[in-house]
Amino acid sequence: MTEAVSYEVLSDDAGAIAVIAIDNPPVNAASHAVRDGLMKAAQTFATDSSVEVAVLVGKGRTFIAGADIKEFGKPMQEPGLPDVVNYIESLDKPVVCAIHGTALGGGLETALSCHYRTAVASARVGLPEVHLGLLPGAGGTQRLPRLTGIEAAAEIITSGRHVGAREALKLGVVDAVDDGDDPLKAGLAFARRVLKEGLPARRTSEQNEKVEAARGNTLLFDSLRAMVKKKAKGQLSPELCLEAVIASAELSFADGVKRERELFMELMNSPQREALIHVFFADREVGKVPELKTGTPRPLDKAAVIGGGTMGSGISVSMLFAGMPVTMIEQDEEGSVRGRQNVERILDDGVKRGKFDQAHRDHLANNLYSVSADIASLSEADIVIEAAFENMDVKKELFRKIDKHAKEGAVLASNTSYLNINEIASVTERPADVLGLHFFSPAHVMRLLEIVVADNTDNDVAATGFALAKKLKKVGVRAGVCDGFIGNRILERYLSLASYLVEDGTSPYDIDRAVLKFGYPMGPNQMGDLAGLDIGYANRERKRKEGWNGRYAADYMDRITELGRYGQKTGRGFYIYEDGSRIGKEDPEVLEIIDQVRREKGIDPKPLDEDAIMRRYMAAMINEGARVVEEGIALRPLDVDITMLYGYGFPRWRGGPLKYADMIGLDTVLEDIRSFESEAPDFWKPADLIVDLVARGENFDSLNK
Ligand code: 3H9
Repeated sequence: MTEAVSYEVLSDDAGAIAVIAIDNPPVNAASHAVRDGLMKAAQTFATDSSVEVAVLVGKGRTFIAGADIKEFGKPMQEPGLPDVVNYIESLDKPVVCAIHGTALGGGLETALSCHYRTAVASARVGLPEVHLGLLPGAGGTQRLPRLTGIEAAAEIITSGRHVGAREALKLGVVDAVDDGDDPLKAGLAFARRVLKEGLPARRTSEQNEKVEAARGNTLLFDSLRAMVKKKAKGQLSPELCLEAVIASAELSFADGVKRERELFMELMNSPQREALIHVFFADREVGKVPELKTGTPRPLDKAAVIGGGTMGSGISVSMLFAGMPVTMIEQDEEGSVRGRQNVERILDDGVKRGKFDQAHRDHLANNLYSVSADIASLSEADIVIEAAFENMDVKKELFRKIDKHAKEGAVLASNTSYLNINEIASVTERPADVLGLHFFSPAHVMRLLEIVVADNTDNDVAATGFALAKKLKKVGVRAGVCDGFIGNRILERYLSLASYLVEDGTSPYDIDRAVLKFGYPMGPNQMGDLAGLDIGYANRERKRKEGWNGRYAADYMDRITELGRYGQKTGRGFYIYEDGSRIGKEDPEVLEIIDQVRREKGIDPKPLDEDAIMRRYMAAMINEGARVVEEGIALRPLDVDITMLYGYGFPRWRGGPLKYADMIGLDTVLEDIRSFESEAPDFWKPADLIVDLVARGENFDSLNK
């Protein structure tokens, strides 16, 4: 028929069945070739008098995984998917869809336009367009509610989650689940039933009972709207997805589809769609690093973690979750007891939250986990992760010992968040086996893992870092050696900017409000209170000892911390936390301390409004992000974006700081930086990379290719 879609007729005693098969590796995306092929195959079936039923199936590992995302933003080539699915549904002879792998987005929409659906047991279906800043645009918002009812469809479409075959059967999305793993066989079996029982071409669009049941139910619609808005946190697509679903109850199918199209086009043209699709591809590109071309991961069967504090216990739990046996090593018996308690506290919390049961918790704690005060017990480990106190001398001493006891070929990692891995590696006899693995707290929850490749790190060792990230279901980002690597280096820059704005007259509460409104889960001062203001204080002390004299306006922070106000853990920091509440109240005394510092320094306060705050906050982040790329600490701009998204709460629907810069225009960012230069010439030097890109009329994305 066409290269992407074949049409053949199979005949046996039961009769003739047309098989329409899609073949567009790797995921059978509904590209132009597939849409065109499907339309032609469906037309052939319509006029083929030798057959009364057809099976639609995907070749390879999956049914259609959705529209071809690479085609978005380019001119659409006819036929569009809505035309194809409407044509299939309009046929008078039944089409049976046989699903395996994933039927997602336009894939499920194609399936919903078929007259019957069967799925192999391992198949999953879903409408994940919401994650791309879109809504299902080929009738999915109108057909799914006709099968499941409004509430279930709203939940599935606004969450974008994958629904397993058995649940899909219960919800009425599929008509049968086949225990085998061959979709064609399952489809043919269903088609034979269609022939035998004379089942008609049943059209989803004509099944109105469930949507009519919700018609006029404004109470339901408003409660769904409130729920979705709360979860959306500034993202537009969940809210418009819901509006489209509500339209299925309020309008006829034909008008509902029109409404769906309007809302789809609104999202298609929104910057959020562009940002989220950037993230979709960045998520996949970030794992493609040069070391993986020649590097082969080493085994990762057993792990040792040095240190049982917050980081060490979180890292251990993350590995236990992945089924890796872990030996935790502490310096003495007392430390071992504390380390075990820390791990068990996290596991108990998992049981309390219903993540797993007591038996599984015990399996993790007793079968996979051991604690030792003897460093020699790391000798069996394939990977050793040092998560001790953040001090170069301590780390060097530990790595000398690790070097002595670790088996040959073991990967030796430090979880330092800013120290020089080359220096750490230099004290061992095997610097090629050493790398940085920077986890984020809480390490069993946070998805980001910075994989710090030092000067001598072997490619196999770097590849093992990426294999570990995958095993732990984390997102590995390659970073080079510098103070703070990618994330903490950029963080330091915009936090120092925030402190600087406060000193110059802006309220810390106004900064938090502006950052929150931008889409972050919390502002920098709320984050400081959560992490503990004593941590930043200790960090500044270290830097001051090292002779640091950068203009980090930290005097007011030092004063707050010196009053014993460390943040949430002491009930007071920037905010006041009453009765153990995690939501803080503004504290007039903090404002008074800040005022006092301003007076002592003779600063005439000039408060900034929300827009002025965010322009500076983002410019500081983007400028340092550019430097990190320019120096090769991050491979590409997308690595910076992914780091800030998964480790620092940057709103996903804004695409990451460097994508955001591209979208507002790099020339605008450069103009901003230059205009701020007069406020603090040392701080606001534009990165050469930005100057160069603007001069060439390019953007960050041009470096992602
Ligand atoms: C939609 O359908 C809109 C309609 O409602 C409206 C129509 C009017 N297109 O993830 P993987 C690539 S929106 C193009 O590593 P896995 C992917 O980039 C769509 N390319 O594999 C990668 O390429 P590379 C709604 C796609 O096994 C390769 O395939 N659908 C698409 O871990 C392998 O992917 C979705 O949002 C695509 N649709 O996971 C589903 N999908 O090798 C998006 C994948 O060059 N896809 N690629 O890096 C997924 O969730 C996962 O890919 C899937 C497989 C679960 C299918």
